[in-house]
Amino acid sequence: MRLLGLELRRVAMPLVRPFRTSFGTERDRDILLVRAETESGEGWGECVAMAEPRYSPEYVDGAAHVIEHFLAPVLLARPSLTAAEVAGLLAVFEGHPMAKAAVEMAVLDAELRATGVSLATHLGAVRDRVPAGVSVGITDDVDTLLEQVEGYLAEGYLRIKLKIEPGLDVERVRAVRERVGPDVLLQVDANAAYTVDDGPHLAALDEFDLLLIEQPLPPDDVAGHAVLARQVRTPICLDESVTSARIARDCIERGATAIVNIKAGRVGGYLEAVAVHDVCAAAGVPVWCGGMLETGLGRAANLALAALPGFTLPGDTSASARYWATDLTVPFVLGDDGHLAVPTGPGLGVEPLSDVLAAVTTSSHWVR
Ligand code: SMG
Ligand code: MG
Repeated sequence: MRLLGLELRRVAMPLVRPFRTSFGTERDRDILLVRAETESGEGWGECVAMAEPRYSPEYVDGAAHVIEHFLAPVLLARPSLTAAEVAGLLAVFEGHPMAKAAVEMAVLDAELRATGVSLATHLGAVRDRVPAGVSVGITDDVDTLLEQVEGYLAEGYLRIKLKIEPGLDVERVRAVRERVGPDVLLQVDANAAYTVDDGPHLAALDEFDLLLIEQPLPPDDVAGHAVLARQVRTPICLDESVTSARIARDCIERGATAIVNIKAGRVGGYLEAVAVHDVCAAAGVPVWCGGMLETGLGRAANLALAALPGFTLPGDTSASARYWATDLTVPFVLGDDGHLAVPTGPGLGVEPLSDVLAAVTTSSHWVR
């Protein structure tokens, strides 16, 4: 397959409610979509970089820049290209996993659509539906938090993740656990807001029977997470720290993580995400699929990934309505059983609805 061009398309989509984490608040997403035009048809990718470099060093303007000036030229210079070659070709450039992942996703979608294979099948999916969890942002007060949690449980979500930060942690979790009872699957995510000295404080969460504590310490503090893992009974789960399959293995071997959150954007693509899954499976480490407030495009791909055998915990793969009044694709709807169906069509199995896409597009630029 020859790559003829990459369209860098920006869309503006307001979230149904602000999403506050320990590093900031997302209200309106400014999302970079990548459309690959090939000799055998097109494919779509979604870049998960946020507007500002807070979750990680990447940000959406930077991702668009690095794709246009560095990544695209390398791929466009090839007389023929397969999706499996993309990561290797782009490895000459340091970092920028979210930009690389978006490009690989677009090429992979084009390739699979041309051959009639679904992404789920290609990645090695073993189920046709996946349990849905939901990530609940930090709220101004406890009552609002309880209201939101109860609302999501009423909708059918099977697992609740609470965002926490110092000062809005133990008492918030206590209030939620008391309200929802002992049977609801509950976990927390700190987005690196603590230090290695907070072990005794975080151990106060042990009494709430959480599934895991996600990324309490800075991404590069693997040693600190290993120390913490010996101070708290609740399993530590790394997100930001795990940037490749090699790092995943290292974090596991060093006792820094007992569970891994897998996000394709963070590790440079869905193919590397499968490699992370494989490393974890070989080590007996459960994984789950993270989320980056994706549109239906990224959601479709995440559901395909989450259908692999090692994904034994519910992910942050929520229905379209948790994020958007109008999704970019046919909306993903939560079934009565709290599951989402894995798309079965070729490639992602979904594509942008042309009227919605036209309405939310703020710019488009072709790199050829
Ligand atoms: O897509 O439902 C979603 C968001 C899940 O909490 C979520 N993501 O650290 O795991 C995480 C955060 C990162 C994105 S925050 C803007
Ligand atoms: Mg996280």
